[in-house]
Amino acid sequence: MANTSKTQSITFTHGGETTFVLPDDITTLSLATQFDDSGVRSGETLDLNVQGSAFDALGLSGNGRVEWDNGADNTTAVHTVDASGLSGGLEYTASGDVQETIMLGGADNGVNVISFAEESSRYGNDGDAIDTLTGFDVLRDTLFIDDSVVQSFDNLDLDNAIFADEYLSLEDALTLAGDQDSGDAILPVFHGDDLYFYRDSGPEGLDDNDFALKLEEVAGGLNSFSDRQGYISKMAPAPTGPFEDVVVSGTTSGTDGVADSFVFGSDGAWQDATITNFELGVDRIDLSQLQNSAGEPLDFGNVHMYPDHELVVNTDTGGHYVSLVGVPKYDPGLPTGELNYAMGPEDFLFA
Ligand SMILES: [Ca+2]
Ligand SMILES: [Ca+2]
Ligand SMILES: [Ca+2]
Repeated sequence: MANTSKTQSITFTHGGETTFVLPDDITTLSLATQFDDSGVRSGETLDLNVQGSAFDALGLSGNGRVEWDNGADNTTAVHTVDASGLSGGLEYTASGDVQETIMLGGADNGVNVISFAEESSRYGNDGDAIDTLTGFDVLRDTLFIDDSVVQSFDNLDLDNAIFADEYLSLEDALTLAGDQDSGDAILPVFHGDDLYFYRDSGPEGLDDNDFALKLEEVAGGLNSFSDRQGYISKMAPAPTGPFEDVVVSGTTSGTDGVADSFVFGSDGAWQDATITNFELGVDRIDLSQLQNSAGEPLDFGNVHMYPDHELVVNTDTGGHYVSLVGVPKYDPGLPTGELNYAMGPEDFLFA
């Protein structure tokens, strides 16, 4: 039966925890996520636990976020995970029981978080337990090794990186790495055209339990490894109504649990107002009575937000502030903070 290969294809339209067992003859699960916009923008996640006696390869695609723990008790540890077509992002935990190849989509393809415990990718017997990670995007993906994020100028020892000619064996190259005095840091090891991350543990020098991971087709430079989890969208789902109008003036409160449409009127009474209980994902803001400096209806480009919970609306009379108490705006620590705006165009009514 070893030569047969049979694929089962499944599409999920929602996140949540899902456990199922594949028929005995299925070797490959081809799984697609097709979430709606709200599911994508809120970072809704499909947490999968799948078992199958012949199951050995997982293919992932689609716009929804997927969590896969290849070492989970109720999951068959697969050798191959191809997430190169998954734009929704992968949360992956590697297994200590199998030698895995994990394929990601390279630059600008989803925000992936990949976790290796030390024992899940080891040198093993002549390198037979080293996992391979392909298409990691240093600028959008996060790599954990033993619960610590790999960060270029923290626990990644770039100063002592090993450059080994390809005529050396992999064992020789990693032996050079094991001879370095890098403490608990992770050493990059260039072996010919290949790149490995190596960390010595246990007895000093290379042995079968030392951490080793092969990286292929890394997108971005070795000096940019960082915690990129802030790029995972956690915006509330878009509000859907039906709405009840609340005119904003001074200190204004909506009704909890009711879809309020906070109206910014043409008389300007909303300027410098405070909305005390704006509910993300439920309430919206109605800017349809306002115009920009060119006398045109406003759009999302006229709306700005600051980390201190203030909304700025640029109208024909200038920029005016409204405080939305308790509403997070974005993480100012990231250069592309707009990815993490708590409110998108869907949260506003424009003319
Ligand atoms: Ca492994
Ligand atoms: Ca060692
Ligand atoms: Ca409300």
